[in-house]
Amino acid sequence: MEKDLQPRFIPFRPTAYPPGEMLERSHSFYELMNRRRTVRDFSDKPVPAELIEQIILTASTAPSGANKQPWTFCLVSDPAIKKAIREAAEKEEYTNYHGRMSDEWLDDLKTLGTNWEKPFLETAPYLIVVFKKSWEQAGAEKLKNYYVMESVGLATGFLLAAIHYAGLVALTHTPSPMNFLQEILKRPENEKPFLLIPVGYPAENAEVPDISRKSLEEVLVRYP
Ligand code: IYR
Repeated sequence: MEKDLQPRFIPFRPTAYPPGEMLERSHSFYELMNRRRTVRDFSDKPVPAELIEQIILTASTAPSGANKQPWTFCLVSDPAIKKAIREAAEKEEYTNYHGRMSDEWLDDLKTLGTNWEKPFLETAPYLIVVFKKSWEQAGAEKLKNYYVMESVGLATGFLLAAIHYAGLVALTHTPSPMNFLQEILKRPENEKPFLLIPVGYPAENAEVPDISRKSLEEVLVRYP
Protein backbone atom coordinates (compact mmCIF):
# COMPACT_ATOMS: atom_id res chain seq x y z
CA MET A 1 0.00 0.00 0.00
CA GLU A 2 1.22 3.53 -0.86
CA LYS A 3 2.09 5.71 2.13
CA ASP A 4 0.01 8.90 2.50
CA LEU A 5 2.71 11.60 2.48
CA GLN A 6 0.41 14.65 2.43
CA PRO A 7 0.89 17.18 5.25
CA ARG A 8 -1.90 16.87 7.80
CA PHE A 9 -2.73 19.74 10.11
CA ILE A 10 -5.06 20.30 13.03
CA PRO A 11 -5.75 23.61 14.80
CA PHE A 12 -3.15 24.56 17.41
CA ARG A 13 -4.72 25.44 20.75
CA PRO A 14 -2.14 27.56 22.56
CA THR A 15 -2.08 28.06 26.33
CA ALA A 16 -2.24 31.86 26.69
CA TYR A 17 -1.54 33.89 29.86
CA PRO A 18 -1.77 37.64 30.53
CA PRO A 19 1.71 39.27 30.10
CA GLY A 20 2.17 39.92 33.86
CA GLU A 21 1.35 36.33 34.61
CA MET A 22 3.85 35.17 31.97
CA LEU A 23 6.67 37.00 33.73
CA GLU A 24 5.53 35.69 37.09
CA ARG A 25 5.44 32.14 35.72
CA SER A 26 8.94 32.48 34.26
CA HIS A 27 10.23 33.56 37.69
CA SER A 28 8.49 30.84 39.63
CA PHE A 29 9.58 28.18 37.13
CA TYR A 30 13.16 29.39 37.46
CA GLU A 31 12.88 29.26 41.28
CA LEU A 32 11.63 25.69 41.01
CA MET A 33 14.22 24.52 38.50
CA ASN A 34 17.07 26.25 40.29
CA ARG A 35 16.32 24.12 43.34
CA ARG A 36 17.00 20.93 41.35
CA ARG A 37 20.17 19.22 42.47
CA THR A 38 21.87 16.05 41.38
CA VAL A 39 21.66 13.74 44.38
CA ARG A 40 23.82 10.70 45.11
CA ASP A 41 22.47 9.78 48.57
CA PHE A 42 19.20 7.94 48.03
CA SER A 43 16.60 6.60 50.46
CA ASP A 44 15.20 3.14 49.74
CA LYS A 45 11.68 4.50 50.34
CA PRO A 46 9.42 3.08 47.63
CA VAL A 47 8.06 5.29 44.86
CA PRO A 48 4.63 4.44 43.41
CA ALA A 49 4.91 2.90 39.94
CA GLU A 50 2.12 5.17 38.69
CA LEU A 51 4.15 8.28 39.62
CA ILE A 52 7.29 7.17 37.83
CA GLU A 53 5.36 6.02 34.76
CA GLN A 54 3.59 9.38 34.51
CA ILE A 55 7.01 11.08 34.68
CA ILE A 56 8.27 8.91 31.81
CA LEU A 57 5.18 9.82 29.79
CA THR A 58 6.11 13.50 30.25
CA ALA A 59 9.69 12.80 29.10
CA SER A 60 8.27 11.25 25.97
CA THR A 61 6.54 14.55 25.02
CA ALA A 62 9.95 15.99 24.03
CA PRO A 63 10.50 17.16 20.45
CA SER A 64 12.49 14.82 18.21
CA GLY A 65 13.92 14.68 14.69
CA ALA A 66 11.03 14.04 12.25
CA ASN A 67 8.96 13.14 15.33
CA LYS A 68 10.58 9.69 15.41
CA GLN A 69 10.71 9.69 19.25
CA PRO A 70 13.89 7.58 19.13
CA TRP A 71 14.00 6.58 22.79
CA THR A 72 13.20 3.70 25.14
CA PHE A 73 13.02 4.13 28.91
CA CYS A 74 13.81 0.93 30.81
CA LEU A 75 12.38 1.10 34.31
CA VAL A 76 14.20 -1.19 36.71
CA SER A 77 13.04 -2.01 40.25
CA ASP A 78 14.01 -5.73 40.31
CA PRO A 79 16.74 -6.05 43.01
CA ALA A 80 18.60 -8.76 41.08
CA ILE A 81 18.81 -6.57 37.96
CA LYS A 82 19.85 -3.54 40.03
CA LYS A 83 22.59 -5.66 41.64
CA ALA A 84 23.84 -6.87 38.25
CA ILE A 85 23.90 -3.26 36.98
CA ARG A 86 25.77 -2.10 40.08
CA GLU A 87 28.39 -4.84 39.77
CA ALA A 88 28.99 -4.15 36.08
CA ALA A 89 29.07 -0.36 36.57
CA GLU A 90 31.49 -0.58 39.50
CA LYS A 91 33.80 -2.84 37.52
CA GLU A 92 34.05 -0.22 34.75
CA GLU A 93 34.26 2.69 37.18
CA TYR A 94 37.04 1.02 39.17
CA THR A 95 39.11 0.94 35.98
CA ASN A 96 38.10 4.53 35.19
CA TYR A 97 39.19 5.86 38.58
CA HIS A 98 42.39 3.77 38.56
CA GLY A 99 44.01 4.91 35.33
CA ARG A 100 41.43 5.27 32.53
CA MET A 101 40.49 8.87 33.45
CA SER A 102 43.14 11.59 33.04
CA ASP A 103 44.55 13.44 36.07
CA GLU A 104 42.82 16.59 34.81
CA TRP A 105 39.48 14.75 34.74
CA LEU A 106 40.01 13.30 38.22
CA ASP A 107 40.85 16.81 39.48
CA ASP A 108 37.64 18.16 37.93
CA LEU A 109 35.64 15.54 39.84
CA LYS A 110 37.28 16.21 43.22
CA THR A 111 34.72 18.87 44.30
CA LEU A 112 31.94 16.36 43.59
CA GLY A 113 33.48 13.68 45.81
CA THR A 114 32.64 10.85 43.41
CA ASN A 115 34.47 7.52 43.37
CA TRP A 116 34.13 4.07 41.77
CA GLU A 117 31.60 2.83 44.33
CA LYS A 118 27.95 3.17 43.25
CA PRO A 119 25.71 1.97 46.12
CA PHE A 120 22.85 4.16 44.84
CA LEU A 121 22.41 1.70 41.97
CA GLU A 122 20.92 -0.69 44.54
CA THR A 123 19.46 1.77 47.08
CA ALA A 124 17.34 3.90 44.74
CA PRO A 125 13.93 2.30 44.24
CA TYR A 126 14.07 2.83 40.48
CA LEU A 127 16.73 2.99 37.82
CA ILE A 128 15.63 4.54 34.56
CA VAL A 129 17.94 3.50 31.76
CA VAL A 130 17.48 5.72 28.72
CA PHE A 131 18.25 4.08 25.37
CA LYS A 132 18.72 5.86 22.07
CA LYS A 133 17.49 4.26 18.87
CA SER A 134 19.53 5.04 15.78
CA TRP A 135 17.07 3.16 13.64
CA GLU A 136 13.76 1.29 13.83
CA GLN A 137 13.45 -2.27 12.66
CA ALA A 138 10.34 -2.62 10.46
CA GLY A 139 10.37 -6.24 9.34
CA ALA A 140 13.52 -6.64 7.24
CA GLU A 141 13.80 -2.88 6.77
CA LYS A 142 15.90 -0.48 8.84
CA LEU A 143 14.20 2.93 9.13
CA LYS A 144 16.63 5.70 9.99
CA ASN A 145 16.11 8.12 12.86
CA TYR A 146 17.46 11.69 12.80
CA TYR A 147 19.27 13.90 15.33
CA VAL A 148 19.14 11.02 17.76
CA MET A 149 21.56 12.47 20.34
CA GLU A 150 19.75 15.81 20.35
CA SER A 151 16.33 14.16 20.58
CA VAL A 152 17.22 11.79 23.40
CA GLY A 153 19.07 14.58 25.22
CA LEU A 154 15.93 16.69 25.09
CA ALA A 155 13.75 13.81 26.33
CA THR A 156 16.18 13.23 29.21
CA GLY A 157 16.01 16.93 30.10
CA PHE A 158 12.23 16.69 30.21
CA LEU A 159 12.61 13.55 32.34
CA LEU A 160 14.84 15.30 34.90
CA ALA A 161 12.46 18.28 35.03
CA ALA A 162 9.45 16.00 35.55
CA ILE A 163 11.24 14.05 38.29
CA HIS A 164 12.06 17.30 40.08
CA TYR A 165 8.57 18.76 39.58
CA ALA A 166 7.08 15.65 41.22
CA GLY A 167 9.33 16.07 44.27
CA LEU A 168 11.73 13.21 43.59
CA VAL A 169 15.49 13.36 43.05
CA ALA A 170 17.73 11.88 40.39
CA LEU A 171 21.32 11.36 39.38
CA THR A 172 22.44 11.58 35.75
CA HIS A 173 24.89 8.73 35.86
CA THR A 174 27.22 7.84 32.99
CA PRO A 175 29.09 4.63 33.70
CA SER A 176 31.59 4.28 30.91
CA PRO A 177 31.60 2.26 28.76
CA MET A 178 28.01 1.24 29.34
CA ASN A 179 27.28 -1.45 26.75
CA PHE A 180 26.72 -3.84 29.69
CA LEU A 181 23.29 -2.20 30.07
CA GLN A 182 22.25 -3.42 26.64
CA GLU A 183 23.20 -6.98 27.65
CA ILE A 184 21.70 -7.00 31.15
CA LEU A 185 18.43 -5.42 29.95
CA LYS A 186 18.39 -7.57 26.79
CA ARG A 187 17.77 -4.61 24.48
CA PRO A 188 17.72 -5.12 20.70
CA GLU A 189 20.61 -4.18 18.44
CA ASN A 190 19.10 -0.81 17.43
CA GLU A 191 19.10 0.46 21.04
CA LYS A 192 22.23 1.85 22.68
CA PRO A 193 22.41 3.06 26.30
CA PHE A 194 22.37 6.85 26.69
CA LEU A 195 22.11 7.56 30.44
CA LEU A 196 21.48 5.65 33.65
CA ILE A 197 19.26 7.60 36.05
CA PRO A 198 18.60 6.41 39.61
CA VAL A 199 15.37 8.02 40.90
CA GLY A 200 13.81 8.17 44.34
CA TYR A 201 13.67 10.15 47.55
CA PRO A 202 16.83 11.65 49.01
CA ALA A 203 18.33 9.93 52.05
CA GLU A 204 17.44 11.68 55.31
CA ASN A 205 20.87 13.29 55.73
CA ALA A 206 21.66 13.62 52.04
CA GLU A 207 24.35 16.13 51.15
CA VAL A 208 25.13 17.71 47.79
CA PRO A 209 28.33 19.39 46.55
CA ASP A 210 28.60 23.12 47.28
CA ILE A 211 28.62 24.31 43.69
CA SER A 212 27.14 27.34 41.92
CA ARG A 213 25.51 28.08 38.58
CA LYS A 214 26.79 30.55 36.02
CA SER A 215 25.12 33.97 36.03
CA LEU A 216 22.91 35.14 33.16
CA GLU A 217 25.69 37.46 31.97
CA GLU A 218 28.06 34.50 31.71
CA VAL A 219 25.72 32.41 29.57
CA LEU A 220 23.80 35.01 27.53
CA VAL A 221 25.00 37.01 24.51
CA ARG A 222 22.56 39.68 23.28
CA TYR A 223 22.16 40.91 19.66
CA PRO A 224 21.86 43.93 19.95
N1 IYR B 1 31.33 8.23 35.34
C1 IYR B 1 32.09 8.45 36.54
C2 IYR B 1 32.86 9.72 36.52
C3 IYR B 1 32.13 10.98 36.45
C4 IYR B 1 32.28 11.78 35.33
C5 IYR B 1 31.68 12.99 35.25
I1 IYR B 1 32.03 14.18 33.64
C6 IYR B 1 30.85 13.45 36.31
O1 IYR B 1 30.24 14.69 36.22
C7 IYR B 1 30.71 12.67 37.44
C8 IYR B 1 31.35 11.42 37.48
C9 IYR B 1 31.19 8.33 37.77
O2 IYR B 1 29.98 8.22 37.63
O3 IYR B 1 31.70 8.35 38.89
